[in-house]
Amino acid sequence: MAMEGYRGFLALLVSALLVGFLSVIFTLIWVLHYREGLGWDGTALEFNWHPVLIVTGFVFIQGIAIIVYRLPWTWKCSKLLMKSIHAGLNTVAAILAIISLVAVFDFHNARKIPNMYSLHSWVGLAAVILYMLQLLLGFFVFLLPWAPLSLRALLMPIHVYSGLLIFGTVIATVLMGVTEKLIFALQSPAYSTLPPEGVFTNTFGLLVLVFGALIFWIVTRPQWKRPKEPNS
Ligand code: ASC
Repeated sequence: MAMEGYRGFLALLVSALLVGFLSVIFTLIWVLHYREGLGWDGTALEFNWHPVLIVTGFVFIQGIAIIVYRLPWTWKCSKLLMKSIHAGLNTVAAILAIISLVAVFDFHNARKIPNMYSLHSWVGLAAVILYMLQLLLGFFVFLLPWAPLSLRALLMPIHVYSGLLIFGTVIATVLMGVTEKLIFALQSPAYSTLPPEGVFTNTFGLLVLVFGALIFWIVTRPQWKRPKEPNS
């Protein structure tokens, strides 16, 4: 495999997959063991889908979608197939993010809790809206065959920059959301006394941050980029 630093790439890829997978498992343990579990009935059980779907879709699946072009064993696959996988994973992530927002609004409305007042909610909603726009832009400009090469070349740096900006914003939003939830939910014993749930969720937040850092490193190594095909 003609790739500079292939072993280093593999080590980082396996680490990212492990840390990402562990983040999803930690979210499940959090809601199933420390919180009330999962359900769809307007109670906290419904709210609990929010972290599970966000971490699975908006963090883990989005992270994989970002680095999918970097996998050297896919370099023989057609660009169109790889674009379809990139778009497909991002679409799954978007659907999970939307369902996770429905869960929160449903829960708030059932319990008469106000919506959209916290910084977490403002930044999070901005990220979801930008993600949808990014998905539409990617679909019409890069996936469908109609856009001229000059337009693609013009928009590609913006697409790459926006993608990483949105991914980083999602990570920041997750950290704000975890903090917010713990300050609300941990009363006796309070979060300030660092109970086991606090230690567990702080560790989970660090895992999400490390996952983001690994994805960011992998995607910013120029030597690990998919070789460019002429006229593509
Ligand atoms: C695409 C594609 C690329 C870029 C390039 C413009 O649709 O496959 O590699 O846009 O053509 O930079």
